Amino acid sequence: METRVSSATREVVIADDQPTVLIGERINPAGKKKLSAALKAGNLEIVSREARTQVQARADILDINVSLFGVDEASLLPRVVQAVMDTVDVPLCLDSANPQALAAALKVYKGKPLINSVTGEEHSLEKVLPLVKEYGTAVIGLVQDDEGIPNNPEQRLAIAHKIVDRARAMGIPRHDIIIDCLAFSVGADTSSGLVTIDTVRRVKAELGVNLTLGASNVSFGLPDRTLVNSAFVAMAIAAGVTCLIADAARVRPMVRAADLVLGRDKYARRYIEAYRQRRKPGK
Ligand code: THG
Repeated sequence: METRVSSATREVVIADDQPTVLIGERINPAGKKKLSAALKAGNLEIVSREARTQVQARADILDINVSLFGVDEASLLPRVVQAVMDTVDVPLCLDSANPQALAAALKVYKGKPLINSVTGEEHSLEKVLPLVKEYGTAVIGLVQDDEGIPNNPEQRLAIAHKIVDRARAMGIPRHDIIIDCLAFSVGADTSSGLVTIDTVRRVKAELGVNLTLGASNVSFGLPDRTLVNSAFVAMAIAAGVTCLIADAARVRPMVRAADLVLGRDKYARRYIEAYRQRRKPGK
C-alpha cells in the first residue's frame, strides 16, 4: 500500500518498504507561548523559521496546526500554509478539525496534501470526506466516533473499518487513507501505550493501510520526554506505523536506527548519512 503526497516540486511516498516518514509537529501553538502570540498578531516569521529548522532536521512533511482560542482558523490556516510553501518545498499536512479552514487551505495549496484529519464521527465524515474527494488529497483517519475514543483495540479497529468503508463508498481509494490509532500519555494511564500498539497491529493485519501516530502525546507530563518518545517510536515502527508526527530534531536518529534494524535502510545509507550530519562542526 502506497500513499503519495506532494508539494509543487516534491513527492513523498509512505509505504511498508520505504523508510519511515517523519511529519514535523512544531508548527502547532499548543504549549508554545511565543508562537501563539505571533500567530495571534499575524506575524509569520517564527512559522517560517520553524519550517526551515524542521526540514534541516530531515522532516519529510510538515504538520500545520494553528488552532488557537479566539483565532479565525479559516483565515489564518491558508496564510500560514502559504508562508510555509514560500519557505520550504516539502509536502504539508493540514491539521485542523475545522472543515472551513481545511477548504480555505486546500484552495491555496499546491500539490497533493495530507488532511489531518477525519474521524468516525458523522459530522466529520460528512464534511471532510467530500474535501478529500474534491481535491484528491490523502487523509488521516482518527479512531474516534460519536461515542468518543474507545479504550480497547477491538472498538478502535471497528472505527478504522468504518472510515475506510465510508471513504470507499465515495470513491476515495484505501491507499489515500492513513489510520491514526491514537497515542495518549502513559503518564496518565500506563495501559494506554499497549492499547495503541495492539490497535496498530490489528489495523495493519486487517486493513493493510498506512498508519501514523502523534508520537509526542505518549510522554505528556513526564520528565525526559524524548527518551519515552524514542522507545515508543521504535515500537510503533516495529508494529507497523509507516509515518509519525513528531519533533524531527529529537526523534530522527531513533527513526533511522529503527528503520535500519527492520531492513528499511539498504546498506545503512540513511543511518550513516544522519550520523555524519550530526557530527558536522557546529552541530
Ligand atoms: N494525531 C494526529 N495529529 C495530531 C496529533 C495526533 N496533531 C497534534 C498532535 N497530536 C501532534 N503534535 C504535537 C505537537 C507538539 C506536542 C505534542 C504533539 C508537544 N508540545 C510541547 C508541549 O505541549 O509541552 C511543547 C513543545 C515545545 O515547546 O518544544 O508535546 O496524535 N493525527
